[in-house]
Amino acid sequence: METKLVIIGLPASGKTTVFNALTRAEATTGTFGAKADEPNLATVKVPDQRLDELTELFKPQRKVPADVQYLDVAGIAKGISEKGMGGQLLGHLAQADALVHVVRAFENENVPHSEETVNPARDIETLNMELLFSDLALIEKRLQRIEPQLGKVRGNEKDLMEREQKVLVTLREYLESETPLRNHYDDLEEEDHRLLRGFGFLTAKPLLILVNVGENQLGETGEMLVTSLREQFGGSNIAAHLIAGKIEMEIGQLDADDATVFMDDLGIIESGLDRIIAESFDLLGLMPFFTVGEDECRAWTIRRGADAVEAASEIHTDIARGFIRAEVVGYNDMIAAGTLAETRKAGTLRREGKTYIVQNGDVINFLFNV
Ligand SMILES: Nc1nc2c(ncn2[C@@H]2O[C@H](COP(=O)(O)OP(=O)(O)O)[C@@H](O)[C@H]2O)c(=O)[nH]1
Ligand SMILES: [Mg+2]
Repeated sequence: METKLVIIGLPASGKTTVFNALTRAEATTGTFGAKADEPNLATVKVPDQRLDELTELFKPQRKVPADVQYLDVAGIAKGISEKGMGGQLLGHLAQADALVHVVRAFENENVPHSEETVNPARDIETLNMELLFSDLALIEKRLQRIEPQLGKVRGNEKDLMEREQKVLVTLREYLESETPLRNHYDDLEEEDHRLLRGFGFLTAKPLLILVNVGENQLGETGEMLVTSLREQFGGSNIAAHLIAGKIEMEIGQLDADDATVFMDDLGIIESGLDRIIAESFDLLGLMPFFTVGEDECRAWTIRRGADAVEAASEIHTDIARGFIRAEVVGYNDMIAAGTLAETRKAGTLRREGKTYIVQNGDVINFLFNV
């Protein structure tokens, strides 16, 4: 599963800085979006302690973590959606599995704020509204197209179009009352979800808010800020975290020893990046399962609630097609037993069929016909 997170925010909020921190890339910062319409793209390994433990146990030749893509796009200035968000930008956003909003909390005299003052709550609200207007515009446009076509279609096609019209009108009402679509998606029926899939509505996507603080705001000041922002903007499929973007970026550019010294000086115990990467994974409703062996220990990404066949197809469609059964052992049982042979003796290695719902951290061996 290719997981794509797109970084959004006002110009000069530190998006590229945070992108560099998260991905260890060295993209140019401080360009304030000038000519930076070129998006930056990087892939990051998802840190996973359980995969590390399994690697200890099996000592394979290769360890293969799951990965996630980050895309750093041009800034979203206030009012951008009035003119219609640029096609290219909207295209990037629509394809995201989740949006990561970098909001500025750091003070820096040399970096002017597009709204003059530093005010994270205001900026979160601004971006939320831009996303909302963008969805609204998409709905209006589609409704205008549907209207004249309804008279021309018949039968099943007509039913579908009417259904789409009805659900879009409902969604428009939600947006007009200024609530994001993600708050309402659970109320919709499966068929409506199918109808809506192609739209890529921005307010329906999970949202990770990264509050970008300066080094003087680490600790209690920052914690209080993020707590109050959570209270104000929290909800289903929304998470908020602190990040000291500039420092994290600088730490990432040092070698390990220098990084330790630098962090000690600043009183930072551990980098927050691993946690942010892991939690964005969680926010997406994704989880890992593992395959183990002498050649390779590997983390695979599936949605929570996926069954054994879906997990098999993540590895290869042939494995899903020729599925015979899955041999499954829970992560803790695997560690307790130490070897697969011991799990067999202990009876913790189970045989499961196609409809088995995979559990977070399961170690699985698929048996299949070729
Ligand atoms: N002091 C301070 N400056 C920052 C921080 N994050 C970003 N900046 C500066 O703000 C400017 C804009 O950052 P950039 O990442 O290019 O912003 P973008 O336009 O959102 O991609 C750069 O000069 C950064 O060095 C931070 O946490 N603290
Ligand atoms: Mg940038």
